[in-house]
Amino acid sequence: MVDASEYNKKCDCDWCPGCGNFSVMVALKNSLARLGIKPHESVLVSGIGCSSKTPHWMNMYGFHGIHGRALPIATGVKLANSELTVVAAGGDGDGYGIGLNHFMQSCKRNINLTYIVHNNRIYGLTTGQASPTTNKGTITRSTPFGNPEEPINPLLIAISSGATFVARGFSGNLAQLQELVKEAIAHKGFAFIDVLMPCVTFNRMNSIEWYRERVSPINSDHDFSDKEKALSLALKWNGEDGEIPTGIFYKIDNPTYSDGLPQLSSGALVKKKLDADVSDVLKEFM
Ligand SMILES: Cc1ncc(C[n+]2csc(CCOP(=O)(O)OP(=O)(O)O)c2C)c(N)n1
Ligand code: SF4
Ligand SMILES: [Mg+2]
Repeated sequence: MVDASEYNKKCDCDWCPGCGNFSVMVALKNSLARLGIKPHESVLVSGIGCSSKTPHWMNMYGFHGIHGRALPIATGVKLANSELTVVAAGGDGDGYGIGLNHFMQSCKRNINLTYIVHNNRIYGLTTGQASPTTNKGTITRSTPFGNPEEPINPLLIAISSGATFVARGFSGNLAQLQELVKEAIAHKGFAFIDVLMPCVTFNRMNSIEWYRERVSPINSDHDFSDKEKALSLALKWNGEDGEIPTGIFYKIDNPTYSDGLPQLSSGALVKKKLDADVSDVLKEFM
């Protein structure tokens, strides 16, 4: 039995009051605790952005990485120590802009980890530039005459790239969000959750009220093993007005990256005795 408060840390948090990042942090703590995972058995890896500061404020292993590179770092951690529960987190700029290739490759490899994107549809930390999920026409610091580009659809990218768990959450529905995070962490394979949330300071358009009027949980009879249905559900919302489905879009069981490699499937690499003399190599780095 693990209490969510075990994940609490003295929080000198600098997020703006009302920021959606708070809900994701709470959902993550509650989900890890409900799964009985102890802080020393889990690691949170992030990139750079307001959302990527989360590891500083959680009592678990953490790695605040570099912009767009949360997933390669998280992959390395998982390959080295498969016994750890690995969660990667970051913003929409981090994951869908500079880190988009890593996102697609991680989906394709089906690495056994959870990736949570705090999608506020703006670059928050750098004070409000357009991100890959910003709507066309939106006026931001980098698009003073309106964003000329259409937003990308991260769910379509994840499903078509090979992710085996794909979901959309909303920071304003904590009960649903923590259920999604729990299921994602329990899933064996690459589990991805796009979390819609407000940036109260730099995205005045997509507020919590704006989302509340549009989000709608996916019907309970949705067959999430059906890829075509998942794709058409993902196409239902293009980032503009209209109903926004939330919940699990797609979930299947496929062998993970490590399952295909005998040297990884037979236990954590960090626990294996190194059968080689690497002292000369190490000396080069000293
Ligand atoms: C290689 C590199 N390029 C650019 C930056 C500047 N930078 C820092 S955070 C960021 C974007 C933040 O937006 P997002 O990832 O959506 O996170 P949020 O702050 O919205 O949570 C950028 C462009 C950087 N730190 N490193
Ligand atoms: S700038 Fe936006 S994303 Fe960053 S802490 Fe404030 S509300 Fe959150
Ligand atoms: Mg962002």
